[in-house]
Amino acid sequence: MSELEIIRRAGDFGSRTALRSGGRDHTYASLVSRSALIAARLLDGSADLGERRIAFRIPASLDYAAVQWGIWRAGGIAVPLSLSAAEPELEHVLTDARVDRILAPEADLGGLRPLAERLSLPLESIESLASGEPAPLPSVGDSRRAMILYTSGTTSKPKGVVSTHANIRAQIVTLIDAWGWEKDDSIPLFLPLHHVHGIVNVLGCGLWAGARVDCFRSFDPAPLLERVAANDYSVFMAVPTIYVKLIRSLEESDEPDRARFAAGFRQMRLMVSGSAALPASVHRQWTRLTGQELLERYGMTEIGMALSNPLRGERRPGAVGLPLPDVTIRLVGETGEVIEDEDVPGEIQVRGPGVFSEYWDKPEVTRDSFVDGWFRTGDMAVVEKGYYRIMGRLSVDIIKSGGYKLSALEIEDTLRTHPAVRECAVVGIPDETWGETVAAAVITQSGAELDLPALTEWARARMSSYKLPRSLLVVEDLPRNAMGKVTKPAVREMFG
Ligand code: MLC
Ligand code: AMP
Repeated sequence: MSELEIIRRAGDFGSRTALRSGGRDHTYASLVSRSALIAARLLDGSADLGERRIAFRIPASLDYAAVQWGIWRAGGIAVPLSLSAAEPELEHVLTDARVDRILAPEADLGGLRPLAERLSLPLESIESLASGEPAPLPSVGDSRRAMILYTSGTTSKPKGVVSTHANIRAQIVTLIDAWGWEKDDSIPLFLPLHHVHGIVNVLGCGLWAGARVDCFRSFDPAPLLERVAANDYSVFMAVPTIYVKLIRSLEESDEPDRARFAAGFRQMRLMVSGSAALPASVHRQWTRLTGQELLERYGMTEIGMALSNPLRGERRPGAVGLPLPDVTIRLVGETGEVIEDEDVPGEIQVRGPGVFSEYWDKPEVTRDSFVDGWFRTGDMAVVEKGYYRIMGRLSVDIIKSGGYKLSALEIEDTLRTHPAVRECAVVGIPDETWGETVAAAVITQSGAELDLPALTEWARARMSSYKLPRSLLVVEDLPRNAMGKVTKPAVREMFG
């Protein structure tokens, strides 16, 4: 039987610790055997899941990895769900991906039951799945589809990014090579596990390398800093917002603690930032506080990681370095010309084995996202003194907040369903902690009153907390161009 490479490798790491979760160390051998049981229960006598979509909502843990591998080993497509999504957001994913069933820890089934019942979807506990006897598992080829991650973009509702096993393997292997991952590495995992940063860069690379992945339910500085001070980690990966929050924690600590935490960071062999622009000031402040020079890299759900500062060599604040191994990049100007010179900005386009296969059920959107086989990222960059620097995005309707990509159009569509809202325009405005925060300019229905607390209260049931407007302006009219279309840059200026 041919086995997926990540699982075959895990067999070789047998008694080493794969994951620390729930206060316990779990070996690679236990991960492999638990995933085999889950695969056998998912198959329930059939030979192969045949790319049926299996959704799961599980915090970072042995069970997250065992379910992901169990689905893969049974020939299914893994659809990880956000822990913090509101019900309408979950419903979109479950129905769009046409999932077969939902898996969750026993203790969390209650929260999902009303939605599962409404959608007539089976809801199963991990505990019940990870039992019984092993069974023969299918041979799953690398070209098979492995995972769907939902990502916001220039369409209102998030789209499903489909990656094959070969894509995921390429996304992992390029980072193993470029960043020198080894089996003696140890990394904390506190990022959400429905996005590539947590799934591929931390969990995927860690388990591929035979390293130890230390699971946290979410980012919480206090317990994390204690483990850092105990020199538990050699590698660390986070979004810029987390570095900003850690800087605040270090500055608020008394001197002995600050020294302990800083020493724990200083002894790591690699600290990486990505998913959003790392301000050069934060890069420098981190070095001042900890002696560590952050390695900034650039990536995207559709492609994995593409550009990276070097492991050895200059890590330039404000820049994202050079293409990773096996990733080919070009910059393309407004009229489609390929840019050959430094200092001339263009759109980043990407080719390589890590590039996703398709947007789920959206052949036309997929087609429009490629030109001559190159994936159009929608991000602008320029090469300066040999290194790429990200300049921003082509679309004003994409917002990055706390490392999450948000669609202004999706938020507007939701806000328009509020009874007091007649028209609205959503933009991202700069913020020191979050990179950008969501701001909404609203024209109310005549006579209707609206304030931010009331709008927030209403919106909480409908969207994840990182999508909530943090600023609200009630206006008589919105800035428009000659055609009557709302001009977003002018809306942004209204927020000062
Ligand atoms: C939360 N809050 C926000 C906010 N998010 N306020 C403004 N803007 C936001 N974006 C508020 C909450 O409402 C709450 O307020 C308070 O902050 C704490 O909320 P929380 O959810 O507990 O926040 P916290 O846990 O501190 O979350 C911050 C974070 C999280 C940075 C840990 O946002 C995160 O995990 N981001 C990573 C996302 C990620 O992995 N992206 C990668 C995508 S892949 P109150 O008033 O209620 O207390 C990708 C490709 C690549 O991008 O290149 O990697
Ligand atoms: P996502 O769709 O959530 O995978 O987010 C991908 C987007 O994050 C990219 O298209 C960029 O806009 C942004 N991004 C990722 N890394 C960086 C970085 N280092 N600097 C600036 N933007 C980044």
